[in-house]
Amino acid sequence: MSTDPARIPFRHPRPLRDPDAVTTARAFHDLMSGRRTVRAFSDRPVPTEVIESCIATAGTAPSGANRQPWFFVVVTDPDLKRSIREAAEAEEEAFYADRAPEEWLEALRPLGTDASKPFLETAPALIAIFAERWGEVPSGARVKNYYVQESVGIATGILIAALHSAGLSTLTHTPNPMRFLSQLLGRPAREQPFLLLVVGHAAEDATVPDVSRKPLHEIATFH
Ligand code: IYR
Repeated sequence: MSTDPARIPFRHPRPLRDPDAVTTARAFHDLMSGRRTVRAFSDRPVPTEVIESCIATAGTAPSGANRQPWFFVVVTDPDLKRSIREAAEAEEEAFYADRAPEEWLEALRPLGTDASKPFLETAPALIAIFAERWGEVPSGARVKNYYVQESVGIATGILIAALHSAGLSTLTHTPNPMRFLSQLLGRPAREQPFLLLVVGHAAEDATVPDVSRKPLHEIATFH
């Protein structure tokens, strides 16, 4: 029979104080407003410690029943990056040529994406994110995980925010299907590939599409 865990006091590390509450919230919004998905990366390396710290930050995400059903594989090895690029481009070629319905291709046109993914080799780091569909206890028995997609999505969002705040750029890449990532990275069947995050410094001449974000009144209502 399991016993209830001990409880410990909680205090927010930086509680809201009236005079500067709005300033603090706005400063974070300003920082995050400057984040853009980048598709041109420089080959400048990134310090391993920064990536480690950002992944540790992602690991602070809330998760269903605190199962923390995420796993991050950092790839900097050029041969492995090349293998990932080749496999991703093979899937993307099929996607752009046959699999994607015309409506989807139309939606992607403003982004200017195509099957060529040179950034998978140019960028110094790729972080493959896996969602643990079930856990495993030492005896080998399966443990059910809950709200896996939501939990890993939240962790990924925190990872992107942490990397941006550390001065790095990212690209959320979703080759479809992504099964090849499990094979190339030797991950077990209970881990489902979730997303491939490309991480590095934006190229000096990087450009982004001139698109805007919905204003607050279009994304929220207050009752
Ligand atoms: N996975 C493809 C297609 C793609 C799909 C969406 I939705 C995007 O926002 C961007 C791309 C690719 O990576 O090119």
